[in-house]
Amino acid sequence: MHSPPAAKVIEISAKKYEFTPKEVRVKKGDRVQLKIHSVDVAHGAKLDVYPQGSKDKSTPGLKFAEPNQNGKVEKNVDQVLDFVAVEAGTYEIKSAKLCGMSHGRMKAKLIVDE
Ligand SMILES: [Cu+2]
Repeated sequence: MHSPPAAKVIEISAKKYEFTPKEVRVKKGDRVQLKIHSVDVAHGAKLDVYPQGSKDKSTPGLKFAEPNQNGKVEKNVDQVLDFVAVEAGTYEIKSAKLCGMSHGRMKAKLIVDE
């Protein structure tokens, strides 16, 4: 048996109406754990699993260990998005829960370098 690659752990804090940092960079093939920590109200993040501008919606560019964690929001629990960055590109990270007036512009970016 061989052990899976060690995850790159990246912490993101979420508050009305921004994620910090706003941009996260990883490499293609990396296993990533994004830990979302809410500072004020309960926030969660949802990753678009297809890179921006991609027309191929058959194979996700981000492969989740547990797809139901993507966009899941629980009060007082840090959300962990655990996935492998399979395809290079730019992926949108959105606020997964209606958190107020400017919820729609609460976004960040995941960049997967070749
Ligand atoms: Cu929101």
